Amino acid sequence: MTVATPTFDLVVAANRLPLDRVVDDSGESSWRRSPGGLVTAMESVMQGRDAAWVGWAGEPGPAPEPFSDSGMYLQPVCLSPTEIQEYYEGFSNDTLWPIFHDVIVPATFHRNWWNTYRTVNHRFAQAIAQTAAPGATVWVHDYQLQLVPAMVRAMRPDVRIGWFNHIPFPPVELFAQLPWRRALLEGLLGADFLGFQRTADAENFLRACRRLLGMATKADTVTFTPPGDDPSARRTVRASAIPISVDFRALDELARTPVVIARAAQIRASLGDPKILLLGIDRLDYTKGIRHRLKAYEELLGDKAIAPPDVTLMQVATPSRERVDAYRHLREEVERTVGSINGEYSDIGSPAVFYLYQTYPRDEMAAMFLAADVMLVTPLRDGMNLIAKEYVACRHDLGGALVLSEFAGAWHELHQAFICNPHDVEGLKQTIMRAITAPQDERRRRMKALRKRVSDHDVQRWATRYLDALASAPARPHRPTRASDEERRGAERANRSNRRALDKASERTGQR
Ligand code: GDG
Repeated sequence: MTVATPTFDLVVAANRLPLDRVVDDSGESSWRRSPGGLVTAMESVMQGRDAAWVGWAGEPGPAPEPFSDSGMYLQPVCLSPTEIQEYYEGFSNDTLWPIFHDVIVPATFHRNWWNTYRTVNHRFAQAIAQTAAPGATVWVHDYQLQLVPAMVRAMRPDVRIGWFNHIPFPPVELFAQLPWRRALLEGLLGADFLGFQRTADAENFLRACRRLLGMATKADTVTFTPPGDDPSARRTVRASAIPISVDFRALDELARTPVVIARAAQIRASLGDPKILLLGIDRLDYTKGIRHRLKAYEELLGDKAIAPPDVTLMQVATPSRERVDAYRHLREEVERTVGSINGEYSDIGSPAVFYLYQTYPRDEMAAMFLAADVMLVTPLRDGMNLIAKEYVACRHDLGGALVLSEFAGAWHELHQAFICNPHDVEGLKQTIMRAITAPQDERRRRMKALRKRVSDHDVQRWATRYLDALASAPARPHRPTRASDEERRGAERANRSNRRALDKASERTGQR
């Protein structure tokens, strides 16, 4: 007897599950919280909802059996070693990621990566279609799954589909470089609602629809006629900004616990009790501006504007995408620079840079935030940057100062930070010095305003706003939310033929 897959009214799909399966040396497997901004944000949103999460479990090979964790149903999707290379490391992180981040490093185009991207997106769409209850809400996340909305729509016309882009959406001039630009846009247009971090991202998307697909846009909507379809199948898709945030209250509470406060003091003491502790915490990614930050810091040391042990920098670089060349090179470059700064400016017992290539538990991160006098968030391009908001949420003491790049989505909300352009090294140096020397009153005033903003616009509010926007999106007026039996049978037949068509299409492209 086969056990039917349970279905859910809310299905979230993201490249990664919130938990990774890790296998230790003795072959024992266990589950560990997976890293990254998306999981951090969605974790608190999923709590207490009867929902399923579809995603990859982080290990190559067959998918583990579905299971439940903290009331959430986890539906793993398998990826073979080749698919990890071509869909994830290749197309997602070496083609799309650079194009969507201002081509800070050049993008790589390979047709076989694209074919694998389609195959994997189709697999995700099938898993979603199996897990979604009739009339369910499906919330797809991020650039790895841009074809999923249209694929799910073809399989399950009864569900409501949203997509949220955690990274920037590029200007059309950059997006247009992608040989698969049309298919990507059409994939996204299968959704009812598309959410972006900034208004500029939503506008870039709408402009791409106008310029590359010749579609009509009006305010924040685009009218879409599916390819080969009749005009009566026209749909209106809404695209607008709903900036992501953090769980303010949970972080605030965590940072108020005596153990975190004591650990913050301990961190400062073990760094030699500097007068000013500068802090950077980033995934080791070329978008995060770590090299520019180190350059500015090195020059400030060279200018004798600052010196250890009075001023010191702690840089945490969280390991990321270690098998992609650009990330390997970045790590080498960052570590060479840290070595050279320390060689020149450290003294016995007082290093100029404390560099940590590691991942830390959340309470340790909170203690670091609480210990730092100046937080350096200097990305060259970043969808939002949750670190900036997490720092603010932890500073219940109104201490600390945030240096923030105008190229982070967070800049659009956190105007009271010390704003910098990381490409302008001279300007960055001045901003860091302003943050270091600002009178305590001014720092407190700024921090208070920043905290109010993040507390009023926390991650719970983000999720509510997103789901409300999705529920009231203008699209799909053609079908009732819950189909009649007859309609459902018809839809199922259509689904089967759609699946066959999609399977055949995937096979054809796979053979090319
Ligand atoms: C994408 C977009 C957007 C980092 N190191 C550790 C750790 N982290 C957590 C942080 C934070 C998250 O990872 C990183 O957030 P970012 O915003 O910097 O994000 P990306 O991973 O680049 O994510 C980004 C985000 O999506 C959300 O939409 O803001 O622009 O690129 O939450 O705390 N957490 C723990 N240990 C670490 O060592 N526990």
